[in-house]
Amino acid sequence: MNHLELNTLRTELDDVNKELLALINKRGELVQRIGKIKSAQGMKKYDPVRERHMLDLISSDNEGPFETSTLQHLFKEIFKAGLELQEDDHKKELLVSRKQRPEDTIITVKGTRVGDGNPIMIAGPCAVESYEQTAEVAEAITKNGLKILRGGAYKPRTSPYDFQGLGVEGLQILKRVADEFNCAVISEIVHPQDLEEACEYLDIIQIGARNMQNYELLKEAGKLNKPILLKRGLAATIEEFINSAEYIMSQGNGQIILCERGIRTYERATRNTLDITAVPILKQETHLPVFVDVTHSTGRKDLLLPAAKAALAIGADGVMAEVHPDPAVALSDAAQQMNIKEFEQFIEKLVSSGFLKMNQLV
Ligand code: PRE
Repeated sequence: MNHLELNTLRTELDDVNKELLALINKRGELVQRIGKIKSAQGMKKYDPVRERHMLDLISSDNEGPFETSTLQHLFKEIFKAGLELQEDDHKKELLVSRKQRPEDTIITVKGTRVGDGNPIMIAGPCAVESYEQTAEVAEAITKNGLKILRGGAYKPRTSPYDFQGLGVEGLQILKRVADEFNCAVISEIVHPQDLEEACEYLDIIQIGARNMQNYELLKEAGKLNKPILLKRGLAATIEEFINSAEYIMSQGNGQIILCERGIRTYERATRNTLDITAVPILKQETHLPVFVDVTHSTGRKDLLLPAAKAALAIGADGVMAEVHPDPAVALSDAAQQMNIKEFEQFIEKLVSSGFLKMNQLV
């Protein structure tokens, strides 16, 4: 008799579980719909006031046998799961999300494929100072198999009294050098109105860390048919970084390279703190190529090689570093740029330790 009753109660419990399951999922669907409205209105998903209100209702409606505190604990878990559902849906909706596009985005820059599984390196001076200086670096990097030269023409500097770059003249020098050495060139643009003109001279446009949340610049860059290298902001979370890339892609330009360049923390041993795990997170969350700027993240020449190895070992599609013929007299970033000999040793060590292939660059 007892055994029969146990079985009957268990069958009843199975039915209740089924109802609970259906109700929890029904709740999940409602939460998803609320999440969509919140996204469209730019509202925060987490709403502690609303949660408090629901917990109060649970308290006044509770007839037992469970303690109110026990039920509130269970419902807090249900709210948490709802919140995760809303956030997950939001991420899935992004164009840059890997959930939208499982395969890697590969960007071809003057014949060089970026993001195809063969890491590449971008190098060049912090700032374009003259034709001779830029050409000397271009000669060195192309001789060592690199195909993309970097060089700043518009330099957003911490102090307004520091060298601000050569502007259009710098872009013209880059173009001339690119033609002469048959390489591609990348440079930072800081003003939306300069983007179109810059496209005549550059193969990749860089949006720098300080402008990662300059949404007008991002939107204009999104209207171009030109690859964009977007650097992570000094204090930007990975989520903010991804949303900035979404600003570009939402305007139609899907050719985006993300670049981790270190974030500001309390640590002063390096210029910034290289957030190395941002690389695999960005690779998982988005379908875009991911680079690491070893110069700006570390700010230390002795850390360039280990940081580059770490970046490539953890899955970066490429590394960026600064090279200057005579760093001591460089107009910017004098302490952290490699000279040409140091650059050659750097490349040689990356190649000999298997982190970079020499000829895939050509
Ligand atoms: C919900 C989800 C997250 C919020 O923190 C509060 C409540 C919930 O699961 O109940 C739903 C919701 O987004 C809302 O009611 O605003």
